[in-house]
Amino acid sequence: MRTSTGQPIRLADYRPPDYLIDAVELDVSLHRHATRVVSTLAIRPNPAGRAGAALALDGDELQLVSIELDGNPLDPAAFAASPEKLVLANPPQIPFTLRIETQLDPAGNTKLMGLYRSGSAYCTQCEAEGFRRITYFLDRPDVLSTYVTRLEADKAEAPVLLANGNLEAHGDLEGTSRHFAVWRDPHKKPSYLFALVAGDLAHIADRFVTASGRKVDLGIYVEHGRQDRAAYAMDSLKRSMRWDEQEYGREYDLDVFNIVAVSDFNMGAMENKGLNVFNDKYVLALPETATDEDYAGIEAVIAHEYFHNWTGNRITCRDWFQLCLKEGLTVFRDQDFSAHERSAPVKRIADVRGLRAAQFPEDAGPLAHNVRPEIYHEINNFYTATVYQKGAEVIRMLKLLIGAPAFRAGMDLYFERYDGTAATIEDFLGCFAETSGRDLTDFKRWYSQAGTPLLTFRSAYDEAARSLTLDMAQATAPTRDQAVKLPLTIPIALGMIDAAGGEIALASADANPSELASGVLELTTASRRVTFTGVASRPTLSLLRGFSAPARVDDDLTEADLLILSRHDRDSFNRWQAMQSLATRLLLRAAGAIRAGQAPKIDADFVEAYGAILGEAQAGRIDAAFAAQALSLPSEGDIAREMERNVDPDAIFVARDSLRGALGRAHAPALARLHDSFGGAAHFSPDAASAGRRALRNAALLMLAAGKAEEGAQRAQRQLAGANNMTERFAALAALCLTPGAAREHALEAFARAHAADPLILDKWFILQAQIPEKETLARVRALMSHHAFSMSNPNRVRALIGGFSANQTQFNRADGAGYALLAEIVLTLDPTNPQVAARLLSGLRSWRSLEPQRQSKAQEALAGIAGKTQLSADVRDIVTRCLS
Ligand code: B3K
Ligand code: ZN
Repeated sequence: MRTSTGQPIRLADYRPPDYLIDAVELDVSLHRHATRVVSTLAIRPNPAGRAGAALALDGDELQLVSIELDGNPLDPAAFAASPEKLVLANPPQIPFTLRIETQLDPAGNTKLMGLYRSGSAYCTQCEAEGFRRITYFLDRPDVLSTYVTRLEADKAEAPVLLANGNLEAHGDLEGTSRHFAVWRDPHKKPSYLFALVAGDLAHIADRFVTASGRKVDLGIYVEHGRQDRAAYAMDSLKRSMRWDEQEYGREYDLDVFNIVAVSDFNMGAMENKGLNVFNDKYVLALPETATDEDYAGIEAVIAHEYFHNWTGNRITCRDWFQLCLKEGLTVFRDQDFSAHERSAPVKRIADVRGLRAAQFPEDAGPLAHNVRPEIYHEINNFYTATVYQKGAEVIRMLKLLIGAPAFRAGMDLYFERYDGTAATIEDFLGCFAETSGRDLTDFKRWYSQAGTPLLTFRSAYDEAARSLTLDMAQATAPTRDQAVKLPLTIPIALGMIDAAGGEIALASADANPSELASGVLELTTASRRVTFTGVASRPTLSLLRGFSAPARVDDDLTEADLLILSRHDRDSFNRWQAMQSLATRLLLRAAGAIRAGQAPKIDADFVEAYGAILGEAQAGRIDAAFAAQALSLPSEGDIAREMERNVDPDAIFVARDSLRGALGRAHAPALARLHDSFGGAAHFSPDAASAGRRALRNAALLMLAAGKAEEGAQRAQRQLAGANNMTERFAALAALCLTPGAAREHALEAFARAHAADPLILDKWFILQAQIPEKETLARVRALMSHHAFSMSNPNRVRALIGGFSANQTQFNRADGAGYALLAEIVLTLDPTNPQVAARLLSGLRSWRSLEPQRQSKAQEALAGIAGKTQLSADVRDIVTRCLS
C-alpha cells in the first residue's frame, strides 16, 4: 500500500520539469497476471529546467524488467530503481532514448488505478497518478507527448483492442492465438490522458460530421447483450458535439471517438483522449432499467467528458493545483448544455440543490479548501465539490460580471493562445481581463479563499421619499488555515416587485447605469448601501436571482414577502427559493420546539401556499418539472446545514415528517388528482417535458403517502404493478418503503427478484433500504453486505449501500455511535484494496463538528480509531487527519 510520506506538495514549490518527453511508444502485451509493457521514450533536457539534474521517473508498485539507453543496456551503476522511482543520476544532456520494460499484474490490481481488469476486460485509469502504475514516467500534467500504442492480446479473450487516437494498423500474429493493434495519437497530451481497453465487448456505431466536414466514427463499447442500452448515450454524444461547435466553435479533432462502459470504476467517467472510459451507470439506460434522473446524469456526464476534449485535453493543467481550470470550466459547460437541452430554471434549481448539499458542508467543515488549493498530501482527495461545483459557479459569476460577448471572446482567446499547452488560472483569467478590459485581480480571490460567504441584506422603505434603502454586506467565516478573509467580488442579481408581482424599474444614484440595466449589482467591499428611488409603494425584494453567487443569505424578508415571491417572482429560481425559505424557517422552528420537548407548529399560510402551487400545477399554469421542485421540501441535510451547530438529526426528522404529514393530509384530494392526471403515458420518452410530468406525479404520490398512508400505499401498489418504466416503478417502491411491514418487505423482495441480473438496478435497491429512517436499518445494511449481489470490490455497490447509509441522516447519525462505527469498520476493511473509495466514504464524517455533543463525541471516537492505525493509505490518512484537525 502507498502510505503517506508525510510530505505535502505545495503550489509555491512548482518548478518546470528538468526533462521533456516528446514522444512515447508503448508496446503492451496483455496477460492477466503478467502483462509486459515496453515503453520507448524520446527524452531531452528542458531548456527551462535545471541543467544536469538527475532524471527521476515516477513509479507506483512497479516491477522493472529491463532498461536500455540509446539501444544499449544501461549500466546498473547508472540508475537506481525501486517500485516508486527510477532515477538516472547523470542522464545525457542531449536528446536520448530510454527503453523501459515493466511487468504488471492487472488481475491483481484492486485499486482500479493504472491497468486493471473490470469483468472480462482490461482497462486503465490514469488520472491523476495512475500512469506511473503502468510504466516509469514523468507522470505530471505539464509533460506533453505524442503517443503510439501497440496492443497485443489473445484474440479469443480480447477481440477488441482500443487506445487513444486513430487506428493505424491491426492484424493477427501468424502462428499464434494472438493479435495486435496500433493506435497513434498525434495530439500531445499528458500521461493522465493515456488509456487502453481490451476485451470481448459489443459495440454500437454511429457517425458524426463536424462543421468543417471531418467524418468521425463514433463507438460505444459495452458488455455483450447491453448494446440496446447505449442509444441514449450515443444521442447525448452527438448533441454534445454539435453544441460545442455552435456555442464555442470547437470541433472534434480525431477520426474516431470511442466510449467504453465498464462496471468497476472509481468515479463517474474519464476523458482520455479519443477513448473515454465510463462507469456503466453513466452509459446504460432503457426506460425499464433507468430513471429520468439516470437519463439526465448520462446526458450530463457524456457531455462533460466530451467537452474536456478542449477544456482539459487540448489545453490541460500545468499542475494539479490548477485542477479547477479544467474541471470547474467543464462543469460550467456541461451545466449550460443540460440547461439548453432541458428546462434552464429547473436545471439551475437542481444544480444549486447539489451545490448546497455537497459543497456548502465541505466549505463549512474541516475539509474546506480553496477552489485552487495551495497544498495537498493526496491529490485524489481534491476531486471535490469545491473544485468542481464551486469552480463552475466562479466561471458563471465571471460571465455574469463581464457579459456574454466578452466571455465568449475570452474563451476564444484562451483556446487560441493556450492550445497544446498546460495552463494556469492566471493564464485563463488573463484572457477575460483582456477581452473585457476589466481588472480581475479582486475577482481572482474566489480561487484563493475557502468558505461560503454570508450575504446580509437589510432594507428600509421610506414612504415619504418613495425610496428603498438596501444595505448589503458580506462576511466569510475563518477556515482551518485562513483566519482572515477579504471581501470577494460578488454579483448580486436583484429585482423589486409590487404586491401584484409587477416588476419595478430600478433607479438609483448609487449604482452604475449598467448595473441598473442588467439588474446585477456588484458587491466588492465588505458592505454597500444603495438607495432606490421612485418606488411608489413598499416593494418586495427578489435577491440573488438565479442564485447569482455561491453564497448564503441572511435577509429581512417577511413571510408575507416570501409568499409574494413564491407566487409572482418572474425569476423562477427565486419563486422556488421563496418556498424553500418559508419551509426552512418553519422547519427550524419546529425542530427547535421538538428539542425543547414541545409539539411542532405547522403554519397555515405555508400549507395554503403549498396548495396554491398544487392548483397551478394541476391547471398547467406552471411547468410540471418546476412544480415538482417547488413541492419538494428542503431535505434533512438542508435543515441541518441551516442550523449550523448542535444539530440533532432526530428532531429534524420528526419536524420534517410532521410537516409532510400535514401537507399530505391537507391536500390529499389535490395530490390524488395530480397523481391521476399526470400518470401513465402509454409510451415512454426520456425528454425533459415527459420527465417533468413523471417527477410531479411521483412527488405527489410521496407527499400523499406521507399524509394518508393507506391511500398512498394502494396507489403505490397500483403504480408498481402498472408502470412501464423504472422512474415510476422505483418511486412507487420508495413510497411503499415509507411504511414498515410485510407489504414493504414483499415489494422489496419482488423487486430484487425481478432485477436479479441487473447490478445497476440493484444499486437503487441497496440505496433505498440503506436510507430507511428506522433503527433496524443498521442491521439491514449489515445483512445486505452479505447479499450475493453486494461486493466490497465494486465501487458502485459500495457507494450505493455504504454511501447510501452515510446519507441516512437519522440512522448514520445514531446517538449510540453505531452508524459511525460501521462506517469506520468498512473504511478500514476497504483501505488496503481501494484507498480512493475508502477515503471518499470517510468524508461522510466531515460535518461531525456541527452535531450535538453526544453524537460529536461518538464521531470523534470513530475518527480517532481510524487515525490510531499505523497502516493507513495516504488517501485515508489525509482525510482523517484533516477531519480531526
Ligand atoms: N477527470 C476525471 C476525474 C478523475 C478523478 C481522479 N481521481 C473525470 C472528470 O472530471 O471528468
Ligand atoms: Zn471533469
